[in-house]
Amino acid sequence: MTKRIRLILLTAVLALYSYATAEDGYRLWLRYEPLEDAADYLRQIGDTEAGETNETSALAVEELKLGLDGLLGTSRSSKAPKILLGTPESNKAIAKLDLDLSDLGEEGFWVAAAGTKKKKQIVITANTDQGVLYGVFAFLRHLQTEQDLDGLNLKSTPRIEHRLLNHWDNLTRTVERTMAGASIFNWFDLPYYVEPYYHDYARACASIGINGTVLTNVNSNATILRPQYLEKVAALADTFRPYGIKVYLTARFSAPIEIGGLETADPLEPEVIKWWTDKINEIYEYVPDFGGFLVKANSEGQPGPQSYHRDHADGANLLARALAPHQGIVMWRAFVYEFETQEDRHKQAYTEFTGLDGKFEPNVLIQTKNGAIDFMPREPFHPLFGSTPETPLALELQIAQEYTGGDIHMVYLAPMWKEALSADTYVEGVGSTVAKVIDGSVYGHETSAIAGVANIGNARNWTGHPMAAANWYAFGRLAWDYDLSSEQIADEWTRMTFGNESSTVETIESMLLASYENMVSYSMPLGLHHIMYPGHHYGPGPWHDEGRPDWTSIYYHQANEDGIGFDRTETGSDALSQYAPEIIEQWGSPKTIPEKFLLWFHHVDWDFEMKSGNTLWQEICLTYQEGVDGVSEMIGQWESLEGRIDEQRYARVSALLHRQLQDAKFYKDACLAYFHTFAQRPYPEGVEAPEYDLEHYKSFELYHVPGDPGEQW
Ligand code: GCV
Repeated sequence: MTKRIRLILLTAVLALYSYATAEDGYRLWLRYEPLEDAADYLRQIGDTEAGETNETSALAVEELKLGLDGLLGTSRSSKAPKILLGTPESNKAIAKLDLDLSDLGEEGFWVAAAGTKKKKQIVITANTDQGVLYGVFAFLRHLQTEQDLDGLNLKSTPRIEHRLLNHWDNLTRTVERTMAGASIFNWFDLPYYVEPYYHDYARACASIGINGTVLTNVNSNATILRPQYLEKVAALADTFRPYGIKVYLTARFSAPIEIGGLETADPLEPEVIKWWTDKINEIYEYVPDFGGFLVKANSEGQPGPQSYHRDHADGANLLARALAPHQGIVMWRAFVYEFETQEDRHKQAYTEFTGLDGKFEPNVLIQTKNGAIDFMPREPFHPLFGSTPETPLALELQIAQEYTGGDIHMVYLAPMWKEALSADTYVEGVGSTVAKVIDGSVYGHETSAIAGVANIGNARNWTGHPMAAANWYAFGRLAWDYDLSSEQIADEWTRMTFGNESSTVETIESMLLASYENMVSYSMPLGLHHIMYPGHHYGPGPWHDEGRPDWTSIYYHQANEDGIGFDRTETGSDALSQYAPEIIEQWGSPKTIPEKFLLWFHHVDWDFEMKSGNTLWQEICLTYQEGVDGVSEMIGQWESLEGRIDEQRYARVSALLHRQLQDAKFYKDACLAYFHTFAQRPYPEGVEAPEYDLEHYKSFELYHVPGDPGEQW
C-alpha cells in the first residue's frame, strides 16, 4: 500500500469515526450522557425489579436500563434502593405496597420514594403499562436534569386526552410548511421495510406524552385510503402501538368519488354513507385501534359537504357515525373561510360553527387554530374557544414555523402557546381559559384533544434547526400539562439537550425565552399580521396586493396616510363582538387594549400616543429595531458558549443565527420602507433607517423555499 493510499484510508476512517461520534442531534433530548453526580445518584439507585408482561412494559424496562446505563454507568450496588417497576398487576412487590392509584387514570404515573427507612425503594408505577412507560421517562428526565431524589414524588396525569402531532406530509414525501427535509414516512418502502427510525420517532413522542399522530397532510388526496396504502399505515401503526401512539389519517371528503367510483360525495346520500361505513370498517381490519380522521373541508379549495349544500355537521357526522362503533373520533377543522364572502376572514369560522353547535355527534371535535387568521406570529385567541358549549373544541398549534422564520430562525414557541392556553375567554366567568375550554372542564366535555403541526422531517437531527427540537418537546410537555411554564420546559430541554453546566444552561435558556418576542418584534409587532411574502411565507411582503383579497397583506394592515391597522370594532368589521363582554370592554378602545394586539383590532393614527409616550409610528419603528437588536444579542450570547458546546451544533446554530439577523434586518427594513410611504414621518432616534429604497425589497425573490406547497405539485 502506498503512503498516499494509507493516508486516504486513515482520513476516511477518521472522518467516519468523527461522523459516528459527532453530536448530530439525532438523539434529541434523550441523550443520557453521564451525569457529573453519578456517584451520588448511584448510592440512591440500585437494581431494577420489573414486572414484564408485554411489548410496552418491555419498552419501559429497556428505556430505564438505557437511561440509567448512560447517565450512571452500567454497574449498580445491591445495597442501594431498588427500583420497583410496573403496575400492581404485573409486579407483586408493587401490589404489596397497596398504593392508591385511583386518581391516575389510564395514562397517569407515580414515581416515588417508597419502602422503609431500612429498606428504601423507588417505585415507578401506574394503572397501565403505558403509564409506567411515561413514568420511566419522567424519572429519567428527573435524573437527566440533575434533580434531587430526596422526597421523590412525581405524580402526574395528562390534562388532555388526545395529544397529537399533525403531519402535513404528502405521500410524495414533500412536507407542507416544514423545512426539515423530506417526510419521515417512506411510503414507497412500506410495509416491506420499516425504517428503524420510526421507533425512535415514536420513542421521542412517547417521552413527552404524545399519544397520536396524523400521518397525512390535511390537503392530501384520497390515495391513503386505498388498500395498498392501508397496508402501509398498518405497518406504522404496529410500530407505534407499543409506545402508546395511535395513528390517524386525513379524510379527503371527495374520496367516494376519487377512489370509490361514486358520482357524488353528498354526505346524506345512502350510497355515500355506505361507502364511508365500509371504508372505515376496512380501515379497522388493518388497524384495530385506528384513532380516527382529521378533516379539512370546504377550505382553501378542499372539497366538503357545502359543495352539496350540506353543512359541516352533516359532513362530520357522516364519518363520526361510522367511526363510533370502533371508538374512533373526528377532528373537523374550523379553519374555513371563503373569499367570495365579504365578511372579515377573522369572523367566518365563528359564524359557521357557533351556528352548528349542538348538531355534532359526540365523537366529533372541532379542531381550531389558536387564532382566527392563521398561526400568525402573534394572534389573539380564536373567539370560537368557549363559544360552542355543546361541542368539544380541539386546539391546533403549529410547531412548524411557517410564519415564524421557517426552520432558519431560532424561535422558542412555548411562550406563544402559553399565551393562547392561558387566555381568559370569560365564557363561564373569570378563569375560563382556553386551556380549560379544550380540556373539557368549562363545559364538562369528556373528550378533549390538542394537535401540533409537526416540524419534523428526515433531517438527521429531525427538525433541521437544532433549537427547533425545543418546540417539538414543548408541544408535548404542554399537551400533557398546560400549567408547566415556558421557563421550566426550556430548562428541562436545555439540560437534556446540552447538559447541565450552569452557564451554558442559563445562556441557552435566556436565548430561548427572548426569541419569541424578538421574532414578533422584527416581523409583525403591535398586532400587525399577515404581511408576509405570499406563497412561501418566508420573509416580508407588506405590499402584497394581488389575487384573493384575503390572501393579500393590504387586506390586513390597511395602512394609509391616516394610520394603520384593521378596525375590528363596531365601526369596522365588528369581529370583536364575537368575544365576551369583559374582553370587548378592554379591547374595544385603543387606549385600553394590550398594545400587542392594538393594530389587530384598531385602525390607529400614526401620531396616536402609545403608553411609552412615543407616537405609533415611532413605536412601530422602535419595536422593529428592538427585534433586530434582540437577535444581535442572541448571537453574542451564543458566541460566549464557543468551546463549551460541541463543534457541530455550535457551528450550525451560529450560522443560522447570522442568517436570522440578516433576515430580521431585511424584515424590518422592508416593512419600514413600505409603511414610511404612508406615514411620511422621520425615523426616530435609535432606529437604523432602511438601507435601500422600497423597490429593492419588493424586487427581492427567494427561489425554491422548502415547504412551499407551490413547489410541490
Ligand atoms: C395545510 C395555511 C397554510 C397552508 C395550510 C393551511 C391549513 O393556509 O399556508 O399551507 O395547509 O393553512 O392550515 O390548512
